[in-house]
This record gives sequence, structure tokens and C-alpha cells, in this order.
Amino acid sequence: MTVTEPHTRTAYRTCPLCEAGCGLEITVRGDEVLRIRGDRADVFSHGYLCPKGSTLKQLHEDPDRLRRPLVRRGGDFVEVTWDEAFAEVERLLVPVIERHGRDAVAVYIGNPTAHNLSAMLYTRALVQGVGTAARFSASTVDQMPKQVAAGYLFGSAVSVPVPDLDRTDYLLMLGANPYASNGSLCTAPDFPGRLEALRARGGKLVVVDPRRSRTAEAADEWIGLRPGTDAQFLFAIVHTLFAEGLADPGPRVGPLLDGWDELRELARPFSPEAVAPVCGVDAPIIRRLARELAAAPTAAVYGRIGTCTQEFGTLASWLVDVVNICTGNLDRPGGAMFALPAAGGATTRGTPGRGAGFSVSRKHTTRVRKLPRVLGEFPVAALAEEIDTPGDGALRALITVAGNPVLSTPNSARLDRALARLDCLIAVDIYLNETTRHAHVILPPPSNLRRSHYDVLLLQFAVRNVANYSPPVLPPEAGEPDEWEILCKLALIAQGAGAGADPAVIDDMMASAAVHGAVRDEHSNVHGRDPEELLSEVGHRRGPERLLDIMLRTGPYGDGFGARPDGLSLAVLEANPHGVDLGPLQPRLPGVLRTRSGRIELCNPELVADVPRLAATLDRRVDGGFVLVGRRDLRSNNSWMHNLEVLVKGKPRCTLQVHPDDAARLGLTHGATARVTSRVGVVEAPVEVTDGIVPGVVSLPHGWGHDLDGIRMAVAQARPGVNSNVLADEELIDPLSGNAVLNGIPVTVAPVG
Ligand SMILES: Nc1nc2c(c(=O)[nH]1)N[C@H]1C(S)=C(S)[C@@H](COP(=O)(O)OP(=O)(O)OC[C@H]3O[C@@H](n4cnc5c(=O)[nH]c(N)nc54)[C@H](O)[C@@H]3O)O[C@H]1N2
Ligand SMILES: Nc1nc2c(c(=O)[nH]1)N[C@H]1C(S)=C(S)[C@@H](COP(=O)(O)OP(=O)(O)OC[C@H]3O[C@@H](n4cnc5c(=O)[nH]c(N)nc54)[C@H](O)[C@@H]3O)O[C@H]1N2
Ligand code: SF4
Ligand SMILES: [Mo]
Repeated sequence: MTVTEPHTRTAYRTCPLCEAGCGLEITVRGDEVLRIRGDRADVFSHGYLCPKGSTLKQLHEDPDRLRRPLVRRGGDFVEVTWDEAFAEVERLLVPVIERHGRDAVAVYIGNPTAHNLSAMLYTRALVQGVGTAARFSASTVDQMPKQVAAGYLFGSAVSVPVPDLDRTDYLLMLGANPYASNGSLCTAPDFPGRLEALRARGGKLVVVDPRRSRTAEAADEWIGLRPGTDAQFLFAIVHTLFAEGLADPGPRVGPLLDGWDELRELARPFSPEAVAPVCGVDAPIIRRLARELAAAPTAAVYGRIGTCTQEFGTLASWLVDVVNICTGNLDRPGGAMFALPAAGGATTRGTPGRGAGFSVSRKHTTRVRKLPRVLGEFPVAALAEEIDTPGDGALRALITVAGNPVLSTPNSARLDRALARLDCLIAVDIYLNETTRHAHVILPPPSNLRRSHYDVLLLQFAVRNVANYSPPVLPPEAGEPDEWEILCKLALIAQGAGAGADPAVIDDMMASAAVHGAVRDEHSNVHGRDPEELLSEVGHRRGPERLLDIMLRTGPYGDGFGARPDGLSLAVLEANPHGVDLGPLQPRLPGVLRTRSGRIELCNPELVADVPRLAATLDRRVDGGFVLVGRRDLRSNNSWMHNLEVLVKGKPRCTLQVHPDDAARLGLTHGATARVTSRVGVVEAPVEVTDGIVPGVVSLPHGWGHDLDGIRMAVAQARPGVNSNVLADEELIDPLSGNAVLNGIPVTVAPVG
């Protein structure tokens, strides 16, 4: 017998770990990953990589990452075959549906699904298969306010404008720290480099944040704002623009606006003087910023987590776009623009410029708090009470897909207890962690390196139009289902088709529905064609590849199945492993609109109805108490990458940041332990004294607290940190979006001992 050394080869893959979507160059030998570095030929990231990118190798190799399904037997988990696992799902789930109905089964979709082609396309099948109203996701601890604001303004909840980073002359950034996060709802690999380029070409960067974040440090100016007061601050900018005759939407956008005069009236009470004591920012500074925004050749306002996960998340998100409109910067190069994604764009289908609009129905509400369903889902802040409040309609089962709500959502301790009471918890997940320890069955999808990728979601928010497909770097393991097959299988079991049902049934239905939808759409490049003919053209593909091919070919750059031979298809992307560049953003108004009126609805009544709540804060006095905010670290990724030694080594990151004046007042010293108490919980954390935070504000990162029993993440358990969401109050939500308030939580702080 001769043993041949497997040869070394290079594969290219888009990084799935954050929204930046950097191109990776991965060197493999056989099944072994030798090296990961930035792909210098990638059309978007040009070789950029953050410290997480190369850890796909460590993640792939992590011995704690689950490779086989686990089933709970007594107090223990045992490894079983996939057939046994699906049989167990059927045994547990079907009786819950029979006895308590479909709405007794909740589904929670977590963040990594947004970076996962398989999960992105097939969680819909799962949710439909379960047929439940009880849908929850990480969206309501994240960006829901932005989507609601965009929905009201532009008619579609994904028509979120992004700052045209590479061309703008002035960027006002609120509640985002891309030096740590690499950007969010603004897909831009090497975000820091793009900000440096902005300054190098003579532009200005202003960061509004209660913390002097790394991004604030790199900026021209840091504005230390009181948490949760972005809406008041932005309204004061709008006020100033009107008061000084600077408000001008420009000749293209102006004629599309409804509600201009109403906006001026709404802004009237929010003078810089009125908001200054609330925001903790002097009136002359606000006035100057308004003038600078108006005077800059081009400018963009951008807000993210800090402006969303707060008391006035939707109003703040709305006002970000409103300022862009008032300064004439919406939809023009250098301003705030809409991407034109190659696949799956919600505003690239149907009649351009008009649509069904966005609305929140109060017909379906949660059982306990009567909270409305927004974009088809309930606030995750209500998940625990929907389980632990007894009575008709209580939740009995939960299916999580790539989610760790026990660490990520408010009043974690209550949710943790509630999950333990479920009759059935099925987790599609790669770790036995704080949430999945309550599961009856854990179904682990394959390693990222054994899966294909295309960022269907986040390229809708990119600062440049690109398309990038990655085939699996390594072949699938025999007998291991891909994530989409797991999700389809769960859908089929919930439908009563049994654990032996073939996922292909759902996949075929989805492909057929996608083709039929495109053929019916009068504005599609395949309108009126024979669906069977189109399906046979993609008949050699299945799963996500087939769906993606259909989306690309019927998309705005697509080949239209032969109608435009030089257009995009999956085959074209396969031939271009570094991606295809589709150019800088182009103006998209009015075609991007999907409002019923076909206009930009500046003052939707739902938004207007929340303004009095905001105005009431103008009488609020800062009372000397503390509020808690979060933060991110470049080497973290929410709750789930703390099991990689390369990322967690070094000094502890889960610290409570306290301003020196506050530390002195409280008797806290650097390295001492502080007790932080909120209405719902208490944590003890090591103190980090820093002048990089506004007095009266303390900061603790989220995603930590790995010291719970029964988890299997040895590295994370060795440096557990504390869970900041034990302090987050599930009663505090932004009413328009149902989004949790994770920033600006009232707390008391005291030394321990
Ligand atoms: N390294 C790393 N990268 C990540 C993640 C991660 O966990 N780690 N998570 C990813 C995910 S899921 C997301 S959604 C994105 C988020 O990306 P970003 O939005 O950039 O999130 P953060 O880095 O948390 O920055 C939020 C900032 O808001 C500030 N802030 C808090 N409260 C307020 C407030 O009331 N007003 C204002 N103006 N600012 C406030 C905080 O101090 C913080 O600096 O990051 C993604 N990228
Ligand atoms: N206090 C506070 N809380 C926050 C935030 C904050 O800023 N402050 N940020 C919020 C934000 S922006 C978000 S997005 C949420 C995140 O909330 P979640 O999505 O609930 O939590 P994650 O930490 O992202 O957990 C992801 C889970 O997916 C698993 N996983 C990883 N990769 C895969 C995969 O490929 N397939 C599957 N099936 N599973 C996988 C991991 O093991 C983990 O269990 O947290 C929110 N919570
Ligand atoms: S910035 Fe995001 S996409 Fe790029 S390498 Fe880091 S984790 Fe991956
Ligand atoms: Mo997020």
C-alpha cells in the first residue's frame, strides 16, 4: 500500500462571523485547515481581516463543538444517530401540538442565522411548518426599531439606508462602535479603514456615544451623550435646521415627501436648549453640528445598537433618516443610500415605487402583556412570561435555531428558569451552552467550513453592491445533514409527516414557489415564462444553491434565464471566487419605495403618536443615579465565541467600566468588585476605572456568564464573566417595535464587602 500526501489547496470563503463579510483565503491539506488569511483579491474586503476571521479554524477544530446530535436521558446528554434524534423530536413535539395546539410551540431564531445561507433561506420553512404565531428572534434585542422606522418611512422594513461611507464628507455616528463590531446594518469590510479614508480625504467623523469608544477615539469629535437620549438630540438637530432655514431635502427627494410641515411642528419643542440638560450635551454644540451637517458637501447620519436597544429606539432610528432627509442627503452619493442587492432584495421585486406598505397589526398580541406582533414576531422580552405564566395558551415547547437567549435577552435568570419547565426544547445549535442545556434534543449543523455561503441578508445593507458565493471549503461528512435539511426535517415532523420524511419535499416546493413568484411578477425579467422550463434549467442543483441561483438570475443583475446572457447566475459567481463587483451605490428613489402612497411618509401617525412620550422626558431631571450600557470587544461575538482560547486569552474583558469621579464617590477602585443591582437582578463584576465613560453611566459587555451548570464549553467556563442581561429589565421595551431596552437600564452600584 502506498500512502500519498494529500496536496495543499486554497479555498475562498466569505467569513460568516459578522456583517462585514470579509473574503478569506483558506489553505487546506486534505481535511486539515493549515491557515486562514484575508483574501487580497476579494472585490470588497481586499484582504482585510479582523482577529476573528482566522478563528474559523479553531472553531472548526473546537473539541466542544458538537458533531453528533444529543438527546437528554435523565439528567445527562447522550450522543445518538441522526435518525434517533429526529425520532426523539417526533416523540416529544407531536404530542405537544396535538394536546396544546401549534401556538403552544415557540420558535426563536438567533443571530448566526443572519450569516448563514442555509438557515437564512430555510428558517421560513421551519416557521411555516410549525405553523405557530409564537415567533421570536434576536431582532427584538437588536435592529427591529430600524426596520420599523424604515417600514413607516419607505414602506419596506428592509429599505434601511446606509451611509455611503466611501464617498461621504461628514459622518455623524450614534451608538455604533465599528472599531469593535466591524459595523452593522452597514455592510463594510474594513469599516475602520473606510473611516480613516474619510478623514484622510478631508472629511469629518463625529461619534455620539456615552462611552469614548475606540471609534470615538479615532474620530474628530466625541459627543458624550446620556444613554437613551439620541431621539431628543436628533430632534434638536431637526429643530435647528428648520429654525435656521437650513432644512432642504433637495430637488429630487422634496417632491416625494409627505409630512414636511408636520415634521417642523413636531420638532418645535425640541430646541437645543430644551434637550441639552436631558442629553448632557450643550446647546451650542448641537446647533453647530446641525450647521455642519447642512454645510457639508455631503453628509450622513448613521445610528446602530445604542440607538436601537433603548427606550426610544424607533423614534431615534426614524430621526436618523429624518436628519438625512432634512439635509438633502437621502439617496445621493456621499449621503445615505439604498443598496441594490443581487439576490433576495425585498425592494427589487414587484411594482417599483409602490407597495403594500408597512403596518403593525394589533390583532395578534402576546397573551400576558398584550404586546403586538411586529414583522410577524413577538418581543423576545416577553418569551419567559409566555412560558411561566400559567393558563390557557402558555408556551409548552420551544425550538431554537442558532440562538442563546439565556445570555442574550432581558431578565435572563427568569428565562433560564422558564426554559427548564418546557415539555420540549429542540435546539439547532453547535454547542451545549446556557440555553441548550435545557434542550431535550440538540441538533448540530455542520462546521461552517463544510457549508456553502452567500450573504443573502447583509448584502442588502452594503456600502457597495457586490455578490460573493463560497462553495463548501471541505466536503460534508457522510450521513451528516446540512443545516437546511435539519430545518426542513423539523418542519416536516411538525407537519405530521414523520421523522422519516424527506427534506427534498420542502426544498422542491420552495424552488417551485420561488420560480412561480418570479414568473407572475410583471416587473421580473422572467415574467410570463414557463415555470417548468426555468425549474429544469436549475434542475442540477438543490437546496440553498438552487434557491440562490433562482434569486440571482431573476434579480436586478440576473441573466433572466437567458434573457440577458451577460447577467448574473450562480455559475458566474462560481467562476469568480473573489466575488463580483457591481459598483458603488446608485440613487434608487422613487423605485425603492413600497409605501401605499408611493411617497416617503415622514410623519406616519404611529411615529407621531410616540412623540409625546419623548417630549415628556424634557422635564426629566438627571437624579444622580446610574444607568447601565453595554459594549462590544473586537475579539468577542455575542455569547458564543468565548470557547476559543485565541480570542479570550489576555486580560479580562467582562469588566464594569466606571468613571473616576463615580468610582471615588462610591469607594470603588480599579480591580475591586462592584455589585450592580437593577429591578430584576444583581451581578458582581470587576471594576475598570476609566475616564472614557460619561459620569453616571456604567458599562458591562453582554454575552458572558458561562458559569451555569451543565454546559460543555471548557474554555468559556474557565473565564465565565458575568451575564449583563441578568440586569436587563424585560418590562422595558420600545413600544413601537417591541425591542428590548438593553442600554440605559437604571441600576445602583456599590462596592462588595
Ligand atoms: N467583535 C464583535 N463584533 C460584533 C458583535 C460582537 O458581539 N462582537 N456583534 C455583532 C452584532 S450581533 C451586532 S448587532 C453589531 C452591533 O454593532 P454596533 O452597533 O457597532 O455595536 P456596539 O459595538 O455594541 O456599539 C454600540 C455603542 O453604543 C453605545 N451606546 C450605548 N447606549 C447608547 C445610547 O443610548 N446612545 C448612544 N448614542 N450610544 C449608546 C455603546 O457605548 C457602544 O459603544 O456588532 C456585530 N459585530
Ligand atoms: N445586553 C445586551 N444584550 C444583547 C446585545 C447587547 O448589545 N447588549 N446585543 C443583542 C444582539 S445585537 C444580538 S444579535 C443578540 C444575539 O442573540 P442570540 O442570537 O440569541 O445569541 P448568540 O450569542 O448570537 O448565540 C448564537 C447561538 O448560535 C449558535 N451557533 C453558532 N453558529 C451556528 C450555526 O452556524 N448554526 C446554528 N444552528 N447555531 C450556531 C451558538 O452556539 C449560540 O448558541 O444578543 C443581543 N443581546
Ligand atoms: S470583520 Fe467580521 S467578517 Fe471580517 S474577518 Fe472579522 S469577523 Fe470575519
Ligand atoms: Mo445583533
